Formats: sequence, C-alpha cells, structure tokens
Amino acid sequence: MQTVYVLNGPNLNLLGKRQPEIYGYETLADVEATCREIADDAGLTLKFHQSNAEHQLIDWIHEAREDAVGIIINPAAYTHTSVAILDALKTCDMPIFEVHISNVHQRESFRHHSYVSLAASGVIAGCGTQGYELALHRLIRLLQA
Ligand code: CA2
Repeated sequence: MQTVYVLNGPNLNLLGKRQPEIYGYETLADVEATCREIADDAGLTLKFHQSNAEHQLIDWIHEAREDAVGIIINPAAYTHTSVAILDALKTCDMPIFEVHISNVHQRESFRHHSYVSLAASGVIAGCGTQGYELALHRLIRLLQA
C-alpha cells in the first residue's frame, strides 16, 4: 500500500483546546480520524504525526522520503523560520502540500512569508481544519492521475 505522511508542527497538539476563534474546535485527533477515513477509502496508509521539535519533523520528512508517495505538512511557526525543514522537503521527490488552518495572509506580517512554500506543490490556508481534507483529496487525485 502507498503511504502518505501528515505532519504537524509546534503547538498543534493544542488544537481545539485553546484559541478556538483562530483555530476552531476540532482537535488534532479529530483531524487525524477524518484523514484516516479518507486515506482508508483511497487504499492509502496514513502516517499522522505532531511534534514541537524541529529535528523530529525533519526526521519524519527523511522517513517519508524513503517510503511515502506524498506529504501534507502544517509546519506551524516553523513555516516562517525553518530553512532546515525547507531543505529536508526539497530532498523529497513527491507532491507536498502545505496546510494552514488560519488565513496567514490576514494575520501579522511575519506570517506572510513561508520558506516551506518553496518546496510545496500547493498551499491551502484559511479553510480551517478542512484544509487537511482538501489537501488529501488533491494528493489522491494526483496519485490516481
Ligand atoms: O494557521 C496555521 O495552521 C498555522 O500554521 C498555525 C501556527 C502559526 O504559527 C502559523 O503562522 C499558522 C500556530 C499553531 C499553534 O496552534 C495552536 C492551536 C491551538 C491553540 C494554540 C495554538
């Protein structure tokens, strides 16, 4: 079975528990359950992870490089700071989708720039947690093409 990685960066473990006015009421476990349903229906294996540590996210990207057909990543604050995550993603020869729950372009100017976008096939922002589903559907479409 083909494997897809969904990776989540720092503080996203708090999803649904703090700042619902920005990030909504769904928890990361809810997001994982929805992604798993979509992946199961498409016959894909889903690896879903969250870490607050940059090196851990990079290690998972290296893993994905070896055994995945696509990556969906919400790098959270590392989006705006991490050349290391960008470099890791650039070694992956597969579709990569960057997801942001909030509309980063409507927020502080430091959130307007993304290093990760340089490696992304597509970017989804401001669609709430549904952004993960949209990215997964797009990835499935690409895999079936
Ligand atoms: O909108 C997004 O998905 C972000 O990637 C979320 C990051 C932020 O730094 C980016 O600029 C945009 C922050 C993730 C923090 O997640 C929390 C979730 C619930 C409560 C508190 C933080």
